Amino acid sequence: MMFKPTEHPHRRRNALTGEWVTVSPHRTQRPWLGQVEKPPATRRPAYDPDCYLCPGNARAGGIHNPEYTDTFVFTNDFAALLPDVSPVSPGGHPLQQAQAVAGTCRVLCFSPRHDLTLTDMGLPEIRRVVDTWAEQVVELGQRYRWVQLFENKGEVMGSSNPHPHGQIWGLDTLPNEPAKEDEQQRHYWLSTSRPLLLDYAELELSQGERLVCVNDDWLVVVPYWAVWPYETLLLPRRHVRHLPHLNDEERDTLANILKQLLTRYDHLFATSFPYSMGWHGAPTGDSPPSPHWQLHAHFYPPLLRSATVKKFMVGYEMLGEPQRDLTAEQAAARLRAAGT
Ligand code: H2U
Ligand code: ZN
Repeated sequence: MMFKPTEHPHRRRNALTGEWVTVSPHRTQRPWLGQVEKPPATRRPAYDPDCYLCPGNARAGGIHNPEYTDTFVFTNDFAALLPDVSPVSPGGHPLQQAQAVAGTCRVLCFSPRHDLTLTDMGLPEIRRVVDTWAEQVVELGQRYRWVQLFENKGEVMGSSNPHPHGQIWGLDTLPNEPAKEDEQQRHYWLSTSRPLLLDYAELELSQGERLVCVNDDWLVVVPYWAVWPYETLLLPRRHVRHLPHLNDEERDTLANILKQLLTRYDHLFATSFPYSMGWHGAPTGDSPPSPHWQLHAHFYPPLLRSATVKKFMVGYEMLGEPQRDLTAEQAAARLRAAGT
């Protein structure tokens, strides 16, 4: 029997983390059960007097937001990380290691409009978000080794408020995911003198079957090693280590491809598509030079078959490794068909 990746169970290696995912394509020979009926439209007001993110409103502790008109950044009133921490005293058991972590957490409102999502915003407004992300990496990157920009969208992803917003955490150590990516990219660089993700982008552009959308400076793929059903990876087409290194044109084309991708996501199941997304770029602060790093964004949407049926990461995923039925190639084809 000849091995066919479109029919036979197999494992794929995530080149960015070194971890494996099990793919079971034979299970998707079952008919496609995607629901297409629209869930009831939930209209939100442009301004909500009870929203702690809307302009002019009070937040926890009684601070009032300014009457902001584009983006607005503030320090999280319930920050998970704090800038001043005492060192962990030595002498614990080697099986119970701890380390101090200093940092800060900020909230970034994408727009003063309570009723919008990043998808609905105009290109100049999305571009303003891109610029704010870059400004925050510059500012927090002076003090911190890692700046994590991310967005949790939708209740299913734990977002506490529909007002369009993301978060920014700056901290003095590399968290797990960037640490794995740092190691894999460094290893590839040392053996080829090429950035791993630049070679990967060229490979995907030449193969085409996992591409979702492309423009002059960017591409979006369902990565070969995707774990979440409609997971995507957003990549620049040239070597760019950091968001702040993007030029004026690349920031505009980034706004454009973000809108394209998010619109496809919303069309797929006729719903405001939930996800967690975030940026990874070269470590900042006084980190050693990192030519092996390539800027990229991950989108991790939980939905599997409809606006209400999500993929559960349980059982085998928790105890073995992630498993998927729909192949990355099938997911990319569906996102292409979803249209903009
Ligand atoms: P999420 O919806 O992605 O959790 O982000 C909202 C953040 O807003 C959350 O981390 C913070 C919460 O701590 N917050 C404030 O900083 N001030 C408030 O008045 C309420 C919520
Ligand atoms: Zn609001």
